[in-house]
Amino acid sequence: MPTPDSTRRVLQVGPLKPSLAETLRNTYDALVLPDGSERAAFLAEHGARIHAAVTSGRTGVNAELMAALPNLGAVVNFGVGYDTTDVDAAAASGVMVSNTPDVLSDCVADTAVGLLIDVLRQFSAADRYLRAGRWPADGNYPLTHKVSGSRVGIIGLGRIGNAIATRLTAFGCSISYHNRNERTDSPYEYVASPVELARQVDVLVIAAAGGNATRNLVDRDVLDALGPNGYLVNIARGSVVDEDALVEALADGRLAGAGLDVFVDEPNVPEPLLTMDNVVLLPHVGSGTVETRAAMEALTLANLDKFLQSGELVTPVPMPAASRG
Ligand code: 8YV
Repeated sequence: MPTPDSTRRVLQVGPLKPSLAETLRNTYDALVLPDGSERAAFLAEHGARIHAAVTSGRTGVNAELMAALPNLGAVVNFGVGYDTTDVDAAAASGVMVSNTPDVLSDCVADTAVGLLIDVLRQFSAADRYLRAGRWPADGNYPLTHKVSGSRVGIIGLGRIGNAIATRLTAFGCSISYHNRNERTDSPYEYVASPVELARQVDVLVIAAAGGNATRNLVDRDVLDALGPNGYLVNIARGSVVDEDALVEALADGRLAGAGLDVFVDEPNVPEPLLTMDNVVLLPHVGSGTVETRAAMEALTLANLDKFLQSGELVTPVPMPAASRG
């Protein structure tokens, strides 16, 4: 149990799971960063007392906020993705960052496989067809495409990418992947570029981390290599795909379909996607089960506790080498 210390405060940055926010308030006496016009005065009053910030992948701590928290020691992130936190700025100021890996891999991989099956077999569209009374009126639903035995390419063979591969191997799918570096311990075929991977597969699944290093990695060339019989599934970050190019490719019939849990400007989704029956759209629910979110909450609090007690984290993220310019 942490001892409240008025010179070492915890700060909640952005909305969090209600039970986590309640624990932060009740057990850690955390402050909550206000939005808008109140923020500057709040930071002037409390900024120097903030020792740990708790946030989520949806909000994060950017360089500007970090600069206003000169005694910050750790950013504790609820979620595996931490692309909204500026890790370069954190490294430069000696701020550590943690995330919640592993505990969500199963649910996010389940979501990827669910989207893949849904977009190839058009279950969501067929459900809409039935509910609209079209079965008796228009007859059988058109034929769709087979999942088992299809060729799947995974961009980003980390923990989640591997969990997706394991599941799809049970469907008899062949798995190849592209990664920053070849995984020498992997049974799957490595392909050196996203374009080449896309050319070789029926379905391209994105499981790479977001951020500047992967921004628009899946661009028009990759989508064209996937081609009019190819499908895209994204459970990672919207930023990994050139979303305008994706919408164009789908609208022009240059791509067969897409299953998307993530978007560039969440919660806003490009309008043209809403009327496409070959697209399955989810509101970023990859890790969104009671069980997994509870495990993420527990790991977030374990990181916060360990930091407050010892200055260390349970699951720190790798930090870039700090450079102060
Ligand atoms: C969460 C996620 O929805 O872990 C991640 O990176 O995208 C999801 O599990 C999100 O981080 C919660 O803010």
